[in-house]
Amino acid sequence: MSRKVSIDPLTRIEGHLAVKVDVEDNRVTQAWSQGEMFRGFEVILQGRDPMDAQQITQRICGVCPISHGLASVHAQDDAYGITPPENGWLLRNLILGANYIQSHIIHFYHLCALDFIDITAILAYSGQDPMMTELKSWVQLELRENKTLPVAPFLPRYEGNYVTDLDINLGAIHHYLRALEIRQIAQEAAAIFCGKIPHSTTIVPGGVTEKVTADKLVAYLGRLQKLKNFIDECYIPDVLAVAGAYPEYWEIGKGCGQFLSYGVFSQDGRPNAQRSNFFLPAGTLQNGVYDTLQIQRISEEIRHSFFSSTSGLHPATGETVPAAAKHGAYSWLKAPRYGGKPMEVGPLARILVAYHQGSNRSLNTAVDSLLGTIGKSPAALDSLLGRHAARALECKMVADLCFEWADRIRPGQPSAVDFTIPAKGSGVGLTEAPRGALGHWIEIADHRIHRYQCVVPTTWNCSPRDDQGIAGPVEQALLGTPVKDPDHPIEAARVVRSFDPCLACAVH
Ligand code: NFE
Ligand code: MG
Repeated sequence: MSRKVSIDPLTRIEGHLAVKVDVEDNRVTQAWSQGEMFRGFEVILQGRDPMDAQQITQRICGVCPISHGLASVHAQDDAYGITPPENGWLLRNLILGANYIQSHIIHFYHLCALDFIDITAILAYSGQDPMMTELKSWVQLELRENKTLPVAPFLPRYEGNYVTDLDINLGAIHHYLRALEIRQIAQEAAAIFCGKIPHSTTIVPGGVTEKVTADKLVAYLGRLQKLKNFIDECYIPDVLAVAGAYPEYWEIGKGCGQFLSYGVFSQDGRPNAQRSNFFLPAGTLQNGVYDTLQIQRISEEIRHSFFSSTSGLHPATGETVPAAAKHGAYSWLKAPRYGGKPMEVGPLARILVAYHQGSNRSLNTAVDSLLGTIGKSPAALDSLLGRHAARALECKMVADLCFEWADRIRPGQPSAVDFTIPAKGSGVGLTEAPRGALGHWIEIADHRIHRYQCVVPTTWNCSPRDDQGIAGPVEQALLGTPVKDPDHPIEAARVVRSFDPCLACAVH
């Protein structure tokens, strides 16, 4: 018998994602991914000064504001015909790199780990670590005052097959707490060059306004070394430990099989060129075949979305007209499509696209080494555990590369160029946010923003069905997921969280 199961809210991060599934004979047979709010950034931007865009769009999210700021200034660089000097694009890489590291660490430890580790193990802790004893005392106090668990934000939770080994659980809880400090260090590293975080003040068209000094570089590098140590000593081993404890998840959560990357981390400062020479290059992977990126193939369909605008428009001519009472709609996300197809975006897409494009030999060696460690083929990465593994590997490679980019920066040299905003113009700004392909499209008329469209990573991944009724990537990944107890659909939640969804971004 089929049973309707609602997982709502699903994410431990910004925004309301609801996932509804049909479960029959303990398997998911249908899935609907629903964004439950409208924010209206694309409408708010109309009529404003173009220089407001990188400030306002950063407010789409507190987790990936750097990516929105960069997508916006890339679009403006394109519209104004300017290119940042070497220090400018290197600083953009360093700021974005620090933001990736904090985002990937928050995802694994604070948004996902509690799906696997047993947080209640803290009550059995008998050591002397100050953070651990503080957490234990707090949980005990909560228990005394309220007599019973739950202890927010850790509980309530779905019951399921959590790790049972006490030492592994306590070790993971310790890393969960350390990861809070590590995130702070990553944010400080970014803020050295981006003014403040979240919501940088120094990311502007033409580069970055922060002047580089040797002192600032040293301050950044000291923090980067701490991040690198944590990634090597905790994050990578912990992801491998989860993979070892839950090997069945190499077979669960396979997505739509089509991957898209816009490319990120310029190596030579040409942000809107072919993007094939980026550290993580642009392109698509469909049926295991790599192809170059053709941005004219991007569109957004809205048959099942709460919008009344024309369906299937390219974002350069996109429209955002909300229609809350629309019949047949079930989500506030549009359905982005590439050549009419849903595409998975994110670290797994970036790694697979880069691996099959093949120009970055050190990346391919790192992926082969990871595959050797886990004894899997590249195809096995299209899975729940593959997403975690790709994210961790990317985090490590980005941290390593930040050292090289910092080395190329020349203190005292300019980091931005001047520009004039034209009366009329248009531009596209593509980047990769931690969660995947992010594009901003700007059209300027009479020195003002005439049209602004954002196509956002979680909009790709959590999109509803399109005009043809084809389900989005997360909806497809859920199909066939075993659910042992429909009252506690922990397995389905784990599948969705492997995509690292952020609904605040998705509905923008
Ligand atoms: Ni709110 Fe974001 C990232 C963007 S997700 S986190 O990474 O853009 O859609
Ligand atoms: Mg949009």
